Amino acid sequence: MRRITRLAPGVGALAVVAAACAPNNHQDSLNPQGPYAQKIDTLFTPVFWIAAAIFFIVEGMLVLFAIRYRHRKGRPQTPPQIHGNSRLEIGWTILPALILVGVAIPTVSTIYDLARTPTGNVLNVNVVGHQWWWEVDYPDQQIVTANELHIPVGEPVYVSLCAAGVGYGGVPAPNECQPGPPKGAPPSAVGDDVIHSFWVPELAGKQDVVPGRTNHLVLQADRPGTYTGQCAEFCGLSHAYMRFKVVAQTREDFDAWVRAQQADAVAPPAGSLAATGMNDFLNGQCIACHAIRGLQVNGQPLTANGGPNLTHLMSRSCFRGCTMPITRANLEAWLRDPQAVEAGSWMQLNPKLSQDQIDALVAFLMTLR
Ligand SMILES: [Cu+2]
Repeated sequence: MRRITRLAPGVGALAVVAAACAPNNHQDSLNPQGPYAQKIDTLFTPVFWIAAAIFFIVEGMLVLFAIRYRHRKGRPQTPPQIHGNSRLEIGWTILPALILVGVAIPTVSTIYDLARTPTGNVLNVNVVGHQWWWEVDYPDQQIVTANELHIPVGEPVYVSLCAAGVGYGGVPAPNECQPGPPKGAPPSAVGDDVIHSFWVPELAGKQDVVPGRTNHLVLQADRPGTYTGQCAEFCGLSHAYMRFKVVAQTREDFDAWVRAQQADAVAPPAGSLAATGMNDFLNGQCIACHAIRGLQVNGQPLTANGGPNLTHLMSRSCFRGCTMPITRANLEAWLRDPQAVEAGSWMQLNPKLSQDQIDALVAFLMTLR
């Protein structure tokens, strides 16, 4: 029984490690799916094996010496003290230095290689980290969406990373985060000035998203597919829910997606429940934060202020940082009490919505295809 209790923590730890290896979780940095992730893997593999060899040689000698020269009866308490073997000392100083230089050369060159701004057929995307979701903005295509980054396969994507908060001035200019009003001014976008980290393990390395500065990352997918990413820097209460998806498509599929996203939202037929919902949307609290392309209030287009752009909401598969499928039930739960669905949510409903308003709003949101 005692042996079992002693083994339990080890078995538990092994189970946790094994769970991380579950197939199809698409968060595998050892499974590169594009040239940028491949470069990192190409560097990682030899460095890993060099480190593994050194580990086993050093630890092996430690164990060997501990056993071989352990204290035994009949031997003197203090072993003979030997000083100074110049050859050995020079050898074990130079050899590690050479190994480090051998590791440093490809490492530094890969760092510079990955940091280079891509040229040619490049897709520019600005990604803004909010608490706790990702805004995805295509400056050249004039599209703003959330939590799903669509990219064409075989083309480098130059991602400019900004953090929402007091020091952030709204939608970023191409490849550059727009500086916001100084500290102390009212927030221009909902979310505190916190650091996030943008990470799609199968497509690229990890890059911090830092308030007040623009960081860049290049990613590229070789094959169509969906690649999962997540915020990799603790950023507040619902950090665990801050995921996203990269949807890699053929050029034709990507172009079709762009055209669909560029279209205005279609107003629901007059007299329908959805039309009532649209009316509630335009005359209620929603427009304080959310925009829908094509809708106007007093002749002015809506501008997003901290909340996701909802123009083609139903073309996405997920919300709440891409951890909840967009379904009628989930949208209802969200509108009923956002804080119950996402701890610390910035979506404040005051007053709370009535069941009739929720029904109408959900009917309207579900027309946004
Ligand atoms: Cu986070």
